[in-house]
Amino acid sequence: MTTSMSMRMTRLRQQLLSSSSPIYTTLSSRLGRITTTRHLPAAAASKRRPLTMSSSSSSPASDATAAAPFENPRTVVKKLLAESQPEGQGATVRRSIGRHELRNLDPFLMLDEFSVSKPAGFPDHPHRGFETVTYMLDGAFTHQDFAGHKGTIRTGDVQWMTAGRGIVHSEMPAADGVQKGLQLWINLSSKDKMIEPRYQELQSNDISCAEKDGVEVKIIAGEAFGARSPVYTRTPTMYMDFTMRPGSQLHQPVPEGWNAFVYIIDGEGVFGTEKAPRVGAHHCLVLGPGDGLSVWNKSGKPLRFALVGGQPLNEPVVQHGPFVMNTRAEIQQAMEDYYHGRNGFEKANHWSST
Ligand code: FJE
Ligand code: FE
Repeated sequence: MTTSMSMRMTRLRQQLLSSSSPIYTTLSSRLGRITTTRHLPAAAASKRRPLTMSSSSSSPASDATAAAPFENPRTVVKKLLAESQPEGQGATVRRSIGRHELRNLDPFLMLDEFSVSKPAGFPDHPHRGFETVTYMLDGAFTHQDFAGHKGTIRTGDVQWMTAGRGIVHSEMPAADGVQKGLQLWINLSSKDKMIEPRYQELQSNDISCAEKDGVEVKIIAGEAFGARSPVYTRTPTMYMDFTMRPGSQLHQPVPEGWNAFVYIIDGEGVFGTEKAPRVGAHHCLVLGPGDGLSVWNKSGKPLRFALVGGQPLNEPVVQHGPFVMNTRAEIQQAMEDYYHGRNGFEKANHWSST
């Protein structure tokens, strides 16, 4: 055995054994007024109300801010506080999806709010069978992969990485102090698990944003307030970063049949029904079925949260750390491919991050 192979085997063992995600299998059925927009789809643009319309003009019941605009409003069915846990090398994450109490929420496999200072980070590790979406909340992170792809994302930037058949990379802090962000893992359907890896990178100023009635939105994926993200989501997904001023309310459609959740970044909000209790930062709220979500900021401070939804794949999930496939045999294959440098992991043989 070569030194690099044995190093990689040790690395693989360490990663897989230390991973907090043991092998497991789940069966499918568990489960106004716009001031700034980019990437407007034609249909939304033509329906858009004039920019000059003032928020004080009285609105008919069809207004998106009317009291109960949904036929079947979504309510909170599960509330979970994401507590800090060690991950990677000396890093800390608040995990919500992916922990014991919320194994996954099809098609979502993991949501980590990370807070990392040098020299901690996420050194060389593989992925297969899903996508990772890294959204920087504060600070900068540098990634390097085995195919020579390298870059730094900063506050407000997004890296949407489709690992497909295989990526080996490192993700490390790029500045002094605490670097913060969210990393979401989105499963790929069986037909997409072995596709060529791909990156979609958006800088903060390329991210579609819009504002309506005291609510600001940054659209990482999908559409809100008539503005749209340019990101291609292989597994249909919406991902919004909302900031609500005190006293504001929001009524955001979420497609029927999709699974959806809220992750509160800052402040306190009332989610689902107006009488629901306020919920604060670092909570993940799983939403029940329905066609939209209503939110009220009844506090004196801004409320910031991510709203994420996705079309369930309804396929078996077998996860072993950074490999997520449909069967145990495919997981075995992924580990062998990584170890031997095959089927997409060829470049793993001769690479390590600098
Ligand atoms: C990983 C352990 C890990 N959450 N949030 C095992 F730490 C990781 C991993 C991450 C990660 C990276 C960033 Cl930048 C943010 C994260 C876990 O890299 F993938 C496995 N399997
Ligand atoms: Fe990674």
